[in-house]
Amino acid sequence: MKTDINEFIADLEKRTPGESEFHQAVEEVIGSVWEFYEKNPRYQKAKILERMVEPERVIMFRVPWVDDRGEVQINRGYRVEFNSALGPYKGGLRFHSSVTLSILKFLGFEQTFKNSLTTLPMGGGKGGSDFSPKGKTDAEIMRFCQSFMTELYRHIGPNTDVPAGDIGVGGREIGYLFGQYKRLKNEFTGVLTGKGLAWGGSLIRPEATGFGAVYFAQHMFHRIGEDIEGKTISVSGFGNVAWGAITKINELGGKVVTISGPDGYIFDSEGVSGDKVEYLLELRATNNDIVEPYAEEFGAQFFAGKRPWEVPVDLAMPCATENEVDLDDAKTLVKNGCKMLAEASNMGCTADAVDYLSEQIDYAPGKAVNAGGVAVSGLEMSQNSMRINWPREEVDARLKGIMKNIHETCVHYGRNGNSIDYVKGANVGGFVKVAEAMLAQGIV
Ligand code: 2IT
Repeated sequence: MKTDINEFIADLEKRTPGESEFHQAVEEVIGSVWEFYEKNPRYQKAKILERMVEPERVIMFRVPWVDDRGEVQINRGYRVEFNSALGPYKGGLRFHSSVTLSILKFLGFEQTFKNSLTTLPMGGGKGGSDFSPKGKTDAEIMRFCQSFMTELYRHIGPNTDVPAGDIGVGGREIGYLFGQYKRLKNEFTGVLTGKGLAWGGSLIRPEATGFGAVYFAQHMFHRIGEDIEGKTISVSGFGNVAWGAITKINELGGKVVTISGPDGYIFDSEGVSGDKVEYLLELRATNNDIVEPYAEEFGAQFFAGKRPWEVPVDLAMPCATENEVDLDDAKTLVKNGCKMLAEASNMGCTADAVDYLSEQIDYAPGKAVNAGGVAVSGLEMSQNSMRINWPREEVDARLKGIMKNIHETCVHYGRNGNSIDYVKGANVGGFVKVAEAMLAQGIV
């Protein structure tokens, strides 16, 4: 048993050199649960935390494929099977040029606690590749997906490990991956989630992360006697999560004034609503990863190379990627009157931004806010096991119930006088179930 947090982190850094995103994710969780851990000698004796930071299994593999010009391309594939205490490994696949082992370990680690918060029977895992779909043709994406699955298929299965989408992996990629899995195994099973509706997918899965995040934000507002209706909101990104969040915000009477891409951000004072929301899907389908065309299409303003956090809003919802809000961004948001930040991206804020925001305003971390995505993946697994499809209302009602419950868990474990420490609430709430399951299952 390490006697203090610093010793624990120093030891982790020594054993996992250079994995800065992973260290950041672990430090946040350890910071929240340490006090609790110290009070529970049975956790310490079983070295629960030491075991939690070690993935059960990491698979890394070569992904060779041939591009449209006939040139051979080599990417690296990964699956980090982090923790199976609560169920089969579950978590998305990310295809992006920034993908490294450190990124996937941070995501797999976070996923374990997020999945625990949903109360559904899912362990934690994450995978992906440094393959970038940007600028690739459909045929190239299919060949890449087939090559990727030709190795991955032997490690996954509906009772073992159930991947889904993440950045760069949507319905199209899940389709190609599923087709190749089925061909290799000769089995039609719920081995992936985010499938098409005609072949085992669940209604609301595409919208689930964004819808769930807005349901969570609505609970944050209700707790302080306010409502999303009439609020001005900044969103980053323009992908699946942003699209779902914007759709639900419009439905609830809020106004989204920003979206963003790697090229800069859009300020739309009229609000991103109506046809403009569906346009986001078109923009994404171009595979160019730029948001600027929105400005020309709808006469909005585009700010090249900047992030949307300089725009005054009531609520900020990062929906793009990790560390997209730094301390300066956080200070600007607060200075401009922002009273709430609900993180829909995974680890959207840097560690110092989290510390600052938690002291100044209501800040809720990704593992609580964005858990609706994986929750509906869990519901997709249930429907696949029963070989039935629930109607839209049923899935949405379950999603709402799960998000309400996660908010209550955060309030329960994070209460601090009149305010709520959502980081502590989410981390302790997620940790307890995983720790108890690990204790019960012995030293494995
Ligand atoms: O970060 C996430 O929770 C996801 N990318 C969704 C994972 C899933 O298995 O649906």
